[in-house]
Amino acid sequence: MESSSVPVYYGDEYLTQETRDLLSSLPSEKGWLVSQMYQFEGSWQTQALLQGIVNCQKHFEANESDVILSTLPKSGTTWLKALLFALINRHKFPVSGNHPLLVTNPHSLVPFLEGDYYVSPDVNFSELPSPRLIQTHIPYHLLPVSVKRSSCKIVYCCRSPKDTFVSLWHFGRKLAPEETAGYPIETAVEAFCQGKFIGGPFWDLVLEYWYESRKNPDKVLFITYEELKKQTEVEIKRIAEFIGCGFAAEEEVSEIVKLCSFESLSSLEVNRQGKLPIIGIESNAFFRKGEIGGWRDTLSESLAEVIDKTTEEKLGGSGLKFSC
Ligand code: PAP
Repeated sequence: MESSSVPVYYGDEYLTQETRDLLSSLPSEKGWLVSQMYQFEGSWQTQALLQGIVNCQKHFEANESDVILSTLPKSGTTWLKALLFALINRHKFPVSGNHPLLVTNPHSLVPFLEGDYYVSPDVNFSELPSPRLIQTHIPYHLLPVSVKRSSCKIVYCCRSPKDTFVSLWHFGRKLAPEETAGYPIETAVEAFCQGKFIGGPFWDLVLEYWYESRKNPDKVLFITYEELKKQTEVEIKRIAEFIGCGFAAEEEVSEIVKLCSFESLSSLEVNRQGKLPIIGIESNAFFRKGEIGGWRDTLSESLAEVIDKTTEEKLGGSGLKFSC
């Protein structure tokens, strides 16, 4: 590990010689939060997640009934893990009962595809109940072939670039204050806009899923954090229809939305204390503000303009717009 405070996905604990050889052939840059990031087929990754991507490209076999939740980091992953878990399992775990989300962090209920494949190439998801719900941050073009070929469903959620950046900025500073100290926010914004940020380039990778959802709406459902926040019930019903488990009762929808709200999840003991198993990230690091437009507390007007300008340049003509 590079540092004891850095979580497993930013370290090198499980890195194989094969990955080390691959890394030595790739362009790399000094990163923020990690000492090096690697450019792998159009995206910037940590060495750990890169190993996970390569492993799951080789070994992961999608089932026809799988539901894949895809996001860029800090775009609503935790929230959607909770919503999708509650939705898919609502007959097994009625929301009014002793629900697993009341005692388990959403990240421990839904596996992280490339994260698990980083730790071991022999991951076995076959024991997950059907439909399997699996989460990933993998760009569309790097998804395992079987995910694209099978009729499994992909729910993709993105978030306004300024809020995504700011959320990641605070996440890193909370997790690894020493590693991130001395890295000015101006430099981080510049790197983000150049795409040289963990999980980047933001706009190009969001657009891949955007265009795919336009081309193949039965395969990829494209949603945004902002719409999910503004009209959670409408969006969750859309997701339910898409994955083939529409709601019969309005009551059920509102109960799921309430259970998974920021206020509800962030106040639970399990999400306030302790660290997640294996990855070692503090559970409460996934719950900060949960707002639309929260970037205003962190970004100056001029830094916000830098990101807005990049957004205009990158998204112009795509039909995709962010409201904040
Ligand atoms: P990940 O991709 O690393 O898993 P992710 O869950 O996407 O992280 O991002 C965390 C963000 O989602 C935080 O945003 P903030 O920093 O702007 O506050 C977090 O607060 C927010 N979040 C977590 N749970 C919820 C929820 N139930 N409702 C709304 N936002 C949430």
